[in-house]
Amino acid sequence: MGNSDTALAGISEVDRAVPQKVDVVLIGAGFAGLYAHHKFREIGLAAFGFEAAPDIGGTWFWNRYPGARCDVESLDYTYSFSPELLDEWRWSERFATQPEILQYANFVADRFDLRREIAFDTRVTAAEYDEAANEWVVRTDRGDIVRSHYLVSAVGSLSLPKAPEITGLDKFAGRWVQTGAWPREPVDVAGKRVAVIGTGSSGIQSIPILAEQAAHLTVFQRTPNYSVPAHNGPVDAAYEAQVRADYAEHCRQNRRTKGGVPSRINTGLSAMEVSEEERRARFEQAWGFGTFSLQAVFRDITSNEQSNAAAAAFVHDKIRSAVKDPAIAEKLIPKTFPFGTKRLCLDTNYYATFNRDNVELVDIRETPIEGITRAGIRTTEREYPFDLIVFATGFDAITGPLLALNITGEGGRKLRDEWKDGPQSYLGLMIAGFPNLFTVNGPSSPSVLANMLQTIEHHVEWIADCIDHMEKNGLARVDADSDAQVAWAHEVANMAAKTLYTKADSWYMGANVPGKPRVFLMYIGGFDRYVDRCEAIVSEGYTGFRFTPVAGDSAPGQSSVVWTGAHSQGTRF
Ligand code: N01
Repeated sequence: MGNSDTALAGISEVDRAVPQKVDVVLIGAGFAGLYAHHKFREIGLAAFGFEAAPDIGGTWFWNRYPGARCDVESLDYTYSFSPELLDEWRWSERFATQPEILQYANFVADRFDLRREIAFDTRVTAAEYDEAANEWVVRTDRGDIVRSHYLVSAVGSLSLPKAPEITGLDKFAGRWVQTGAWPREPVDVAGKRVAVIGTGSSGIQSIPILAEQAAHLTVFQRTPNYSVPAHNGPVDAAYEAQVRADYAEHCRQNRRTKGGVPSRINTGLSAMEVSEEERRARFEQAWGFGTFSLQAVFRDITSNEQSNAAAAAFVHDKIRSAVKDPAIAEKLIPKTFPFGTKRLCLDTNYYATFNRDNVELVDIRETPIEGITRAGIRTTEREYPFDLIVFATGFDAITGPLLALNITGEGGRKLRDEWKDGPQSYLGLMIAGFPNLFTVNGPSSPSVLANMLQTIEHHVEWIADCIDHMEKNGLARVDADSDAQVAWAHEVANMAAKTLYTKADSWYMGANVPGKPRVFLMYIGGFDRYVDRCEAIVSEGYTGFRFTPVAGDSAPGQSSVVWTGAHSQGTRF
């Protein structure tokens, strides 16, 4: 896929040395990759990383569109592994902006010296398991070939933007950008005629800001989405003081929750076991509080149809009261999927933006886009001229970034073939037939359903502990047992089937990418329960994992790194 402008533009190349052989190759330098570098160094492993971007940050490097900010509160969207770090960093807003989150990632990388074993501007193009050597052979688009005992993917869950699936883009005379690969240099919006295609979180965050800057903004909506006000603002000083009184314990408590965040106003009740007045009052409280609380204030909003309908009706009324034109309000009201079963959006002034004179909503279910023209976008109704088209059309989530690595496991099996009917993974950590390959936030783990900083830390620590266990016990190889993997897949699917999530055509279900198998991609049983399961599996002797002792004279327990002969510091690229 080509992109007229991306975050790579204008970046100068950095000279780095790439080793020939290391203990661990780590793919990705977002929050997961950075922490993994730190953790592996701590247990004495030589790790080397590849990162496609020119710098660290992952998701937060690429998603620099106007209005980009986190939907988890900053005080929780933070690493908890270092009490000093918790102490040293201060967030300015309740929901941090992308620049501030990227600044935080840089602060952490500098604080723990995490950049020096990462090759930037380098995309992994293939990884193959060499059975005889019990090594992974990793290839990059720079021609590097690196062998490693372990391979760890930290490629992110939402890191592969979907290609714009609309014909004619090559004819467009204006500029086009994607929210998921926004250019580093400012994009000139002032006085321009701008189109946004897509109304997921990225569209809903950027639309109010673009509307303020553009001469005219046209929003092309295929499916209206549920959004709740974020109520962003400066971090509340009293609440921050309460959290900081024992920040480490606050983070530990987050690991004991379903979503990896504090349950500040959740009732634990069914929405149907309270009176209508109380239900309304609780919904109002959640609406006024922000976060994902409207979906969590009662325990059964996404599992009980009646509870769900009550929450949906509540939001429908809010949309009707926010949008002055009743016809536009009706177009903005989601009616085709249960509330909360697509990722809930958190916004600032989203619905009210449609009251502006310079904003227009085009329902492309009524008048579908026929294609992009030289001047702009043509629907079945008319042609709209634009200077700038913003694609906020989402990602090939969870599995897309892993499949893009072209992974080949034992016996030449291709991950792409193994997953043709949907991903198979044990705990989202390992894939049977792909020994010594670990995935951070892989499919069938809680990942995006919980606070990602928490899920990342948990996975990285689990993986580091497993490798440490192997190194200390003369174990050369670990693989997931295929029966355990099948049992896990059933458990994950059965849990999802008890909810309303499977009724939505969402990226959670893989439904946003043409041809992708329709499978619920995450473990929905709760982060707390998942952590308990992972701990129990380890304490029972790694149930469902198969370890093989060291054969021959390869010696685990000794950190190793081998550089190529041509340069004392390895290949240059
Ligand atoms: O992507 P999306 P996103 N023609 O897939 C439409 C996280 N995130 O980038 O619903 C026309 O949600 C598509 O329409 P439909 C968060 O987890 C977090 O916004 O498929 N339209 C939909 O409206 C989020 O869920 C934050 O009918 C097309 C939109 O594009 C996830 O990332 C901020 C189309 C895509 O919505 C993804 O969000 C941003 C086409 N061909 C993102 N293809 C925060 O932390 C797609 N669409 C707040």
